[in-house]
Amino acid sequence: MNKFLRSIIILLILSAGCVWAETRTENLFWTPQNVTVGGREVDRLLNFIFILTGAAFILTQAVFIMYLVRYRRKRGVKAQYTHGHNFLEFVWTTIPLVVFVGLAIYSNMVWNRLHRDPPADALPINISSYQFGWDMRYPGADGKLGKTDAALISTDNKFGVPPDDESGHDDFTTNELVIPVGRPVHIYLNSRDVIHSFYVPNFRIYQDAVPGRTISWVWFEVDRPGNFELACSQLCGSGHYNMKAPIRALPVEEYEKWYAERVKAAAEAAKPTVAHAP
Ligand SMILES: [Cu+2]
Repeated sequence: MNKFLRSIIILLILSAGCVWAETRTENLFWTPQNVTVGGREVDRLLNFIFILTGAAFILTQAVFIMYLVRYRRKRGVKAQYTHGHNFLEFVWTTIPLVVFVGLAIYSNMVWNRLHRDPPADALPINISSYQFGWDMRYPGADGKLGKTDAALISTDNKFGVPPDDESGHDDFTTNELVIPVGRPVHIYLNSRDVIHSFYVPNFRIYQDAVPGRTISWVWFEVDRPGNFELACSQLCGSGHYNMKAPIRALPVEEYEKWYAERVKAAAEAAKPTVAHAP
């Protein structure tokens, strides 16, 4: 086997290995299934850019190969020197310029739509990341999520809830992210130590969690029930590979049931403290 063929085969095996490395069961060769309303816009943009650049690639390579074959060295034909063509130069500089500026405007429009303020009925959830895991905090019986102040975050106060904030006293915490289908979810993202990243490929969401800050512009709406995974996407230390949390998207009735149970459990757990309070 010649050297060239051997390197091609090795390259193919290596690139196939990258595909298999990801533990996915669907859509192996393209993006994982999208389940959010906003994700559809991201996919549209991605597909558009892929088709555009794919077509440009095929077109330029075809012309390139055509020239290689047509103007290859021939006996008796001398090479000819040409200095270029101003008008043609202008045309093939202007076309990419227009395409790239157009893409910048289009993607900025998508970005702005995805980063507009969350709807008023959005469910607020506080997510606190740490080496190496995730804690979620939900609003309690009053339906209000207590404030979070990144400056107050400590080992005793994982979410940085101000002690005098009444609305935070009944909040409850979980290690899984349970969300209702068809209702916007508004994330308040914190980090307790280093930079982590809230990454859910199925939601088309990637947002860094930065210590000392509360990131409050991430919101999304899931359009179908399912089990997903929240994985940290910033190399954050030795346990980074295992920094994940399950996500369960439930139909509204099932979510309400789960929520009511958790609120009840939280109220019961809080009772003795209330009884001993002066
Ligand atoms: Cu992390």
